[in-house]
Amino acid sequence: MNGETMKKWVPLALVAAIVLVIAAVGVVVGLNVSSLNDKEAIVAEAASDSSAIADEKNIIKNSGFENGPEGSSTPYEWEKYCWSDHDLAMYWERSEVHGGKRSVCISNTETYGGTEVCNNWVQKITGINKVAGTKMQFTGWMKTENVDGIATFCVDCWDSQGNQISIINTEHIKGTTGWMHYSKTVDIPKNASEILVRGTLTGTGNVWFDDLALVPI
Ligand SMILES: [Ca+2]
Repeated sequence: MNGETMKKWVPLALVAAIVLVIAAVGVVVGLNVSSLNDKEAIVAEAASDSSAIADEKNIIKNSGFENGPEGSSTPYEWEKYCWSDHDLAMYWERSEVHGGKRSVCISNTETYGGTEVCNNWVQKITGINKVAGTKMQFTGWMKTENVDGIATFCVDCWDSQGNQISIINTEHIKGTTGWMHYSKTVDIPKNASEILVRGTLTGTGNVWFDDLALVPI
């Protein structure tokens, strides 16, 4: 695990600092990143596209989590950035959705020895020349259950040297909520070369994410 990977791992500056401290003392239990190749894909089921997916201005791909390889726990275009543990489950959800037939879930009961860590569903967006230097609107739907830390969406931008140059979070959610809509304006820096969109959970609880969008204003 190199320094750049560590930096991209955690969206919140405070949590990032905690993570680096943890790494320094060797408590890190491991990074489990999965990625999938579109060309190997088999469409799992006919997607019942959400309005977010149907919006051609949305630069987030598979934004309603409808498509992916059958039998996989990970939909196309999305990755798991997480602290591997048997009490952590991150999966492609069928039974609890906002739109269509699928969402993604983070379900965690691991307390990591009392250390606060952040687990993420992440999409990396590259080829962003047209939107660099512009203002965009992020929106997404989230449901929570017994969250004792923070559940939130995060959009962070990185330059070509691997430096995080901006970060926004939607409202920090604790406890139990139904499906709620969150929105935040995002200024994309001129020198941004990559945008990371994340659904995150810090601490224990269950959180579901669905129907994300990042569109020009
Ligand atoms: Ca969906």
